[in-house]
Amino acid sequence: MPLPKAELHLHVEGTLEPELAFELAARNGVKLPYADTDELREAYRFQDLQSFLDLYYELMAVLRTERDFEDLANAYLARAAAQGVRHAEIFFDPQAHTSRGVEMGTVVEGLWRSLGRSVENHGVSTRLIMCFLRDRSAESAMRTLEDARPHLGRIVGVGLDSAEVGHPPVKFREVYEAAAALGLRRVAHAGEEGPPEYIGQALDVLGVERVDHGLRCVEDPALVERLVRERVPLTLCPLSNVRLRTVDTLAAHPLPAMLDAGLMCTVNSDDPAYFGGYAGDNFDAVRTTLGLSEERLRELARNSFLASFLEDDEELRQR
Ligand code: ES4
Ligand code: ZN
Repeated sequence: MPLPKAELHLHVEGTLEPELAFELAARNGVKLPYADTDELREAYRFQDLQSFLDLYYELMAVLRTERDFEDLANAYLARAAAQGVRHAEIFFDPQAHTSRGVEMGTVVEGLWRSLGRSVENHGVSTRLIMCFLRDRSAESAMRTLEDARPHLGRIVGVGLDSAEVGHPPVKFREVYEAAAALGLRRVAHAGEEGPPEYIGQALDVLGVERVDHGLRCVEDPALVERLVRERVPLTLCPLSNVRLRTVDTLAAHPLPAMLDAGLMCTVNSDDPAYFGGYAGDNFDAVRTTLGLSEERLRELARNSFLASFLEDDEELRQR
């Protein structure tokens, strides 16, 4: 039995496996610039975050209807459940769809057709987090927040993702203020490729409750001390870091040192179809390659529930 865990850093578009991509392409009459799934998998050799994002956005062209988003989420939830995920807080990127003519309602209602029945069908509770693409303008993010208003009953919070360097959190100050005023929870990617200062900004300017990645905090001892003191959860994604060359090798990943320093770490999959594994695969990898003890693995699993947006009573039932 895999360890029960919550997944807190998961882009639903990043769960699009090559087989499903081709199936949806055929269903929707979309032509992909790859002959078959093998040739597509060949393209999964990334130099950095941007080279991954180029492919990630390209493949989204196959996602067009509510049923596509429903199928995508169902495929993820089935795989996650098999690896011990009991709760998933799922990111989606509305601008990546609305900008190619797929409406916000299609995305949210399509995902909801799956998420609304996930507890019964997969034994996985879920939350939906809408991310703004930080390499687009703050105005575009604000329009996206407005667009989401009819759907806010289905959305627990906002996040910030895509190309990080040159797009500091402070760019989205007003958007996050507006999100907070609407009662939305706040998270943001920071310190994946961007500098440690972005992590402090995400906390101070955007008011985030968790930091997605946060890996580069290790370069700033004062920041580490603060994150420990304030028990700020970090949603780490070890296999993602290896594939995007944020770390040289998995063996060199700072996770053990971060746990030793007292940071509240969690382990997640990010974009599992692209980075070689789902949540359980990430746990297995850090157990095997980093030699984490069973006690450390249980700590990571416990942290994932504590750092989730589950209510206290739900949280205790799950872990
Ligand atoms: C992402 Cl790994 C990563 N980083 C930033 N933005 C993203 N969107 C999807 N995956
Ligand atoms: Zn991410």
